[in-house]
Amino acid sequence: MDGERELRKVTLCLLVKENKILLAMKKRGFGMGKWNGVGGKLKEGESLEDAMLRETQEEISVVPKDYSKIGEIKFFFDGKPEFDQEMHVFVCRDWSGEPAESEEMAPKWFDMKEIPFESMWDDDRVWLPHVLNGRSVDATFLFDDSQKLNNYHIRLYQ
Ligand code: 8OG
Repeated sequence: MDGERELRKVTLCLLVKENKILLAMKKRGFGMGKWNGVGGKLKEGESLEDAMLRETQEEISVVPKDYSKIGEIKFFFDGKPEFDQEMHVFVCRDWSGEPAESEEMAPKWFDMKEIPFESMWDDDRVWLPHVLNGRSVDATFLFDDSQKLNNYHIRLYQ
């Protein structure tokens, strides 16, 4: 045992324009029934950026053109280490194509003042407002064995 475990990596892409954010309703799998950005697990040998581009295209038919990585968020689940993961968050401000529904996700624009946090992951209300204010985040969230948010640590950057 070297004590350092590689966490599974996933991406998340948030489309923003003016005072709006695009969220998509997850129709199946992990996070079903929640509004979220788009993304998923990296394929073997894929870079973070390539995975983000592929997932955005697959899930909402959009090709990101102007984007940057603004966050790294780790999740740990008590008693369920197989759920632990590291999420790399991108904000995208320009893209080609119109967001369209797929088998996995149904996209919708929300006013940034009306984000449906009650139907999103618990941790999003902690970090997402900072990201929408232009900050970068580095955070760790701990969930208990019933998947309720238990504790967290967040660091913000300009
Ligand atoms: O490939 P899969 O459908 O399992 O990907 C899960 C997606 O959900 C991926 O984009 C990462 C994202 N995601 C989590 N946990 C959380 C979370 O706590 N908050 C947000 N906003 N997204 C999350 O896996």
